[in-house]
Amino acid sequence: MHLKIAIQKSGRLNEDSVALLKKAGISIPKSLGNLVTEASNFPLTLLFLRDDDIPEYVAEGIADIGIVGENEVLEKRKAIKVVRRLGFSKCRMSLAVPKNEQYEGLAFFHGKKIATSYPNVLDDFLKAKQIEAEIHEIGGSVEIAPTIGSAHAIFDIVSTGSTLISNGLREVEVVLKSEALMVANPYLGERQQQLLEELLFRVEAVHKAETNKYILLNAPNEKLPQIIEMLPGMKSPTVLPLALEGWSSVHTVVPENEFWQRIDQLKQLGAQGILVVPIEKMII
Ligand code: PRT
Ligand code: ZN
Repeated sequence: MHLKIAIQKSGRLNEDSVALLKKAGISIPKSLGNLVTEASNFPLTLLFLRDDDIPEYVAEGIADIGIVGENEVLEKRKAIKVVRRLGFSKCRMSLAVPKNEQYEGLAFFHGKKIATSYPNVLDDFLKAKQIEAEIHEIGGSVEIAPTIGSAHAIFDIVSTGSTLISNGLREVEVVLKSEALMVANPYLGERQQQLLEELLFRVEAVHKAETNKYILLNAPNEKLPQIIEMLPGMKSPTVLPLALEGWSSVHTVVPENEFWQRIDQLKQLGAQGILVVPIEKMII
């Protein structure tokens, strides 16, 4: 029995979803426009769908799991489980008003008409903030609604913000931040659950590898205790003697976000010849 995964057929999520599966070691044959294809080296069937349909397909069990934006998950209100945040297709969902409009806070929206393709997410937010506004649901091109006079404001996805600016709008409230999620049907069978766990294990190894770097450096022996204290590594750093008397080579793994700060400290301690090497997979 295969695990069935729904991913976006084309659009902003497609490339990163396919890339994630590939980095997890899964070979996906060129689908040549097919909507269904099978991985050649993992029991995985891929369904290529419109992102809007993914929550429903997963809730109904047509797909076991899916990769979709948090915005769609919240909007569709389907009974699905979030199994992992994936960190790509990041964007925000924001309220925007015409740029010359005076705006002093959420009370602005009382009695106003807001155009959006995400009426449920907007409704949840307005209710939580006790704002009485009219939600004008439209399928697309939300950003032109104020210009053509069909709404006073909009609620939409924003990434760089340039679409808002070129339509004479100003982002005034960030309602939520969204990223791609891996979601699953809450009632997976035992085999499906097992395959999902195997897939998640691989995704985790890819994620750890991407957020860590392998560091190699040369250090004077008298500074080794201080240097090792700064570089905990996975267990502890590997230290090898250099041919040059009094020096050693130190190898370890460091999280990328601490990377620059540590490089500076290491240099101050006399470290030289520092090499930073990407890691392909990391399993601890
Ligand atoms: O055909 P299908 O229905 O599958 O795709 P789609 O057209 O509905 O979705 P798509 O591919 O555009 O987006 C898929 C997902 O990517 C969204 O559901 C979000 O989770 C995420 N995402 C990330 C974005 C953006 N960034 C984004 N910038 N989705 C849409 N946009 C829009 C934005 O609304 C604006 O109109 O892109 C435009 C450019 O944004 P700015 O702010 O950079 O100008
Ligand atoms: Zn869509």
